[in-house]
Amino acid sequence: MPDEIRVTRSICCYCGTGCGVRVRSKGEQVISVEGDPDHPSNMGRLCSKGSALAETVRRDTSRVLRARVRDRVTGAYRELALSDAFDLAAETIVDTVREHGPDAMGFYLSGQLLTEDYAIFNKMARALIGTNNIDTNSRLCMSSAVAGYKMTLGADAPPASYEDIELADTVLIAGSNMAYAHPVLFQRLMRARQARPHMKIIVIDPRNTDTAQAADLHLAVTPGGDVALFHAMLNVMVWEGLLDQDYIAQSTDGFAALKERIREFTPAAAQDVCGIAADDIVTAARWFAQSPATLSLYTMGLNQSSSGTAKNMALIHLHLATGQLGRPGSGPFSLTGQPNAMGGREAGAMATLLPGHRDPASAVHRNEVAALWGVDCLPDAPGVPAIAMFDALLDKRIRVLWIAATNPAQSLPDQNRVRKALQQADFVIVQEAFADAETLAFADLILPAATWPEKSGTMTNSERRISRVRAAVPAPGEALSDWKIVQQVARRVAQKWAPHKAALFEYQAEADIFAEHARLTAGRDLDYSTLDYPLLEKTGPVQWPYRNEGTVRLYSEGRFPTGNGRAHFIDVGFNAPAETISAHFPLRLTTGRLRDHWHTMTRTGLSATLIRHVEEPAIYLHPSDMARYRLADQALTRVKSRRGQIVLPVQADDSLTPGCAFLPMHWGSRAMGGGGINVLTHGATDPYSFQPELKHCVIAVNAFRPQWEAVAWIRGDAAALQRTLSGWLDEFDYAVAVPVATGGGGLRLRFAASTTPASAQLERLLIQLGIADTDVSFDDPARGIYRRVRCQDAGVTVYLLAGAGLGAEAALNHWADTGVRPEPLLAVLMGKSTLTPRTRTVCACNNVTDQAIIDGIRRGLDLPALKQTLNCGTGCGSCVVQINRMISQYAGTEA
Ligand SMILES: Nc1nc2c(c(=O)[nH]1)N[C@H]1C(S)=C(S)[C@@H](COP(=O)(O)OP(=O)(O)OC[C@H]3O[C@@H](n4cnc5c(=O)[nH]c(N)nc54)[C@H](O)[C@@H]3O)O[C@H]1N2
Ligand SMILES: Nc1nc2c(c(=O)[nH]1)N[C@H]1C(S)=C(S)[C@@H](COP(=O)(O)OP(=O)(O)OC[C@H]3O[C@@H](n4cnc5c(=O)[nH]c(N)nc54)[C@H](O)[C@@H]3O)O[C@H]1N2
Ligand code: SF4
Ligand SMILES: [Mo]
Repeated sequence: MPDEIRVTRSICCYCGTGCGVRVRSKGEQVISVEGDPDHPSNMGRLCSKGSALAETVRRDTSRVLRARVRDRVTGAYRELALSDAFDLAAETIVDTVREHGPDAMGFYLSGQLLTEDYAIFNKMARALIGTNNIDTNSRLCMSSAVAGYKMTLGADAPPASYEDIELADTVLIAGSNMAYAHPVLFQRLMRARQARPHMKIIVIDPRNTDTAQAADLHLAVTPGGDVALFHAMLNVMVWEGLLDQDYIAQSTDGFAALKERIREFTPAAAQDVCGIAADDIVTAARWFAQSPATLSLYTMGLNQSSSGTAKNMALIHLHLATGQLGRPGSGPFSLTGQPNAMGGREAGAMATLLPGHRDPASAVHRNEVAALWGVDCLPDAPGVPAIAMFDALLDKRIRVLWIAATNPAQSLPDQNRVRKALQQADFVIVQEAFADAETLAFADLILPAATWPEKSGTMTNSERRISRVRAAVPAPGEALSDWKIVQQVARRVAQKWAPHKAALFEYQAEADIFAEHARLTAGRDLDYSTLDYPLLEKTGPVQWPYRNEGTVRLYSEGRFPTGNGRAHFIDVGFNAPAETISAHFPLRLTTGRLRDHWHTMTRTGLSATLIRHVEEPAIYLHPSDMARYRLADQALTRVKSRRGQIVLPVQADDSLTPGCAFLPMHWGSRAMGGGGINVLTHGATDPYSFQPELKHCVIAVNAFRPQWEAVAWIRGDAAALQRTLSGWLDEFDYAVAVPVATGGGGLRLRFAASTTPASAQLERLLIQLGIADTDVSFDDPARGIYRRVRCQDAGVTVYLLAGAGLGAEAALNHWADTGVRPEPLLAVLMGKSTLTPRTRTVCACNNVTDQAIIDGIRRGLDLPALKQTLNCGTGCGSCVVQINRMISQYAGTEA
């Protein structure tokens, strides 16, 4: 019934909150996406990203629709039939493995795959090919949390549930900007606090984020200083007799050694290391230990560090030492980043894991999995984790790399090294859904993947809750679900390499893979071996371990899956980050997320609503640092680390601690020159989790004084335009090409150079932009000046303003937005315009700009009045913190 409107219940494909959604569709089209009121994790609520999901569902050239292979000589791609692509993949893998052994093959996967996808990839790597070289981008994300849980509590299991947010008296949020990264949970916390006004919130973050704004106590820790802070809190607890001695005696071991270790971490001593006043350390320790129930929520500020595991353990120690664990409202609760990072951990699709929370270093575990899969044995050579995988590519230990559902040519640290490794590889397979992922440029073979909402399977969210993901529309072109692609290639590899193993991949549907995977959890801490799709239909989303019913909270009895039943205190020291500030690199750089963008933006970049919040990349600096380095707000700045450099505008940000800079992680080489933001970061990793230190490197900033600047805007499909124009980005010192909401959509380009480009180069640019000859122009080529506008039906469709003094940009944007032509146009083009500058969207749901809100605040409106008159903050609510911040900034001020 193609004309009927269908409603499909599924899960949002973004963050680890795992909100239930209802997808309304008609035929192949998704009409809208709403929160599912019956899903226990979000009860109908969605954030700005979830609400805008329908805008990101595409069947056009923004998707990878067919398989493509690269000609080794010319470098050109041609399409090929899917079955030929599968044959080619299988032949290449078998030839490589025959000649160089199974470990010449590597798989680099993603926390965004479904559990069924992971399970079949894992079986292919380990049971068929015989290598442990399978890892995922969770290595950049959750692996320190995994290591932290396993070393202290004995198993990789977040012990609490979202409902504990409503039951907590103290909530400690460490290295997490929930207001942006887990907005629905953050709003749940805000409502909980309203209902429990005595609740205390502590936020540990070097930046005064929207999350920190909500704190009763914000501890602006020096980046990397968390272990010193947690140790000092434990020191206070010991000193002031705040420990739960019974709990320590009955349920833990190792406390004596740790107690000795933390003796020197007095608040006064720690203050210098972690940057937090001794009094605040004491207050935090008391609030933590003395509250009836203390819950910790933590993410990348702890994990993405060369001491990420130690940070996790030092925080878990505080819970163990005070018995804040296993009771309602308490526990160390690591929030997962990606929607199914948990599923990947359960399926064991990582170098350091095996299915069912098993360990590849254990012969017993390997044999158990081999028996359950029906093979003789599993490989015992350790697999290489993500960062080391790229070293292995560089020295040819790995020759063929299969990448799926991650975009390493943007998201991995030290991009120059990553790109070199991808270029040198013998053969790179990229299984990708969207046509604009940076990594596609490094593929020898591109396999077209289906994506949300075309896929069916399961995901597990942060609170151990397994939900069904259901397909709402068919996949476009020849795109196939990830598991089906793996099945096709695996069967072919088996036929050529090990015919008796072909039967390992005889699944009829994803339900079969899930049932097999679930059986692998039998007898393990996460046991959901009796679960299958029919049962999940009946029960709805359930929390593991699942034995006849789900489990809300772990370790209520004070027993742990450690062997001796006791949780371990680990005697762990403080280590500073890998890089230290110096005269050459005097600033610390941290990186992270913005509210409405998702990672490398292949999906969120397609939503006109989401791109408005922050349109272009900038480096954020504290005003005092800007003064020190003589940088004006919005001025171009050269940012250098030991590995590379980029040029970006600087943005004043007093939420930063002086000496610390912030760069959003989202912009890569398709949006900016210089290779994207990760050319700056480095690959130093944690010794236990192998997670890279994406939250800290040292940089230098210098004013970049351009001789020549240009801005252009083209109406149309931004993704398609970006594809044709991205070659220009490395031609100028500074260049960005970003989707914008101007004129209802399109691409904005900005360029700057330290010398005026040759006119021949600029003439080529004019041709590329489609304005070689235009209706209105004002040029002075010798000085690099071009003012060009193309119109259609009196509306502007393309403009380029090149040269000095680009004041006309605002006027032209206004024309594009409203259809009102600035007059006299030529005078405007020559830079004599005084229209208001470009605004930013604060409320994505109702498209309310910062300027409108500031004007309202200056008219004396408070939050309820702003909501009523402007409608801002009345949709998903993600922007309310920002509006409150603006009220405190602008109330009583004048324009
Ligand atoms: N909007 C949006 N939401 C997302 C995502 C997205 O791309 N966009 N991605 C999802 C994924 S995969 C993940 S992993 C999560 C990440 O979620 P978060 O971890 O909350 O997000 P980040 O912005 O990466 O980092 C959090 C904070 O760590 C702070 N920080 C930096 N260094 C330190 C330090 O040394 N100590 C402490 N205590 N804090 C520090 C930063 O200032 C930052 O505010 O978000 C998920 N949700
Ligand atoms: N500097 C810095 N770098 C970081 C971080 C940071 O905080 N700072 N955070 C790190 C973290 S925590 C994470 S999780 C990573 C995320 O980094 P990535 O995983 O590289 O980010 P995504 O953009 O989510 O990449 C997912 C890719 O899969 C594609 N895709 C989407 N759906 C499907 C599908 O169903 N099947 C297939 N086959 N492909 C699909 C998308 O188009 C996209 O190219 O970034 C890391 N990098
Ligand atoms: S909080 Fe937002 S991004 Fe995360 S799952 Fe829910 S709707 Fe999706
Ligand atoms: Mo992540």
